[in-house]
Amino acid sequence: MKIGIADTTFARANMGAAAADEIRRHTSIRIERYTVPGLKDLPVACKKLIEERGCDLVMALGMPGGAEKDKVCAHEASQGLQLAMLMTNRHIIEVFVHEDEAKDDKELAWLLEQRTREHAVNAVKLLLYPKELERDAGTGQRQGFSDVGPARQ
Ligand code: RDL
Ligand code: RDL
Ligand code: RDL
Repeated sequence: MKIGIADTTFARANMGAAAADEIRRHTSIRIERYTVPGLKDLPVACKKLIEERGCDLVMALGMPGGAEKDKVCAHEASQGLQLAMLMTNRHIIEVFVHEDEAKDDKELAWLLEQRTREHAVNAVKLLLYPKELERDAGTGQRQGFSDVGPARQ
């Protein structure tokens, strides 16, 4: 089995390196890397990782900028990723960190790495240990900032 990692040069931290490092902490599965300029280049990179490089699951890592046009770009990329999933019948874990989610550069650097690492764990579980996700069903998990937990009556 293989996990693919597609990331961008646009992002302001090395999300691909963080994902690869986190995956290696949990499994010795093979990893394929593919770096593209920006978000909109991710869908075909992911599809090629699946179809041409034999990946069973791919992580798509990117950072939408803070401007309105960047959010449109992110939405378009996201739709492309959904289409790539349906065309290939493989999961693509979309890890987007919006630049304006963080209050300053320091928090942004932390969030880019933290969300990537938490979704890398999700990717490993989805592919290799799906029962572990089932155990967490309905528990208000988030990636990066704190989990919100289940709602209570
Ligand atoms: O195909 C080349 C580019 O068009 C592509 O890489 C875009 O995704 C680049 N890009 C934008 O053009 C833009 O307006 C990006 C963003 N915004 C963005 O917010 N984040 C990106 N790319 O990763
Ligand atoms: O592929 C990994 C994630 O991108 C994917 O699970 C998303 O659906 C997670 N997600 C968001 O990224 C988001 O911005 C969710 C929400 N919002 C949301 O409101 N509810 C969710 N997921 O279930
Ligand atoms: O309520 C605060 C956040 O949960 C909310 O703003 C989310 O939409 C933030 N978010 C994204 O914008 C996104 O693109 C999240 C993810 N992806 C994600 O994968 N996991 C999150 N939040 O917990």
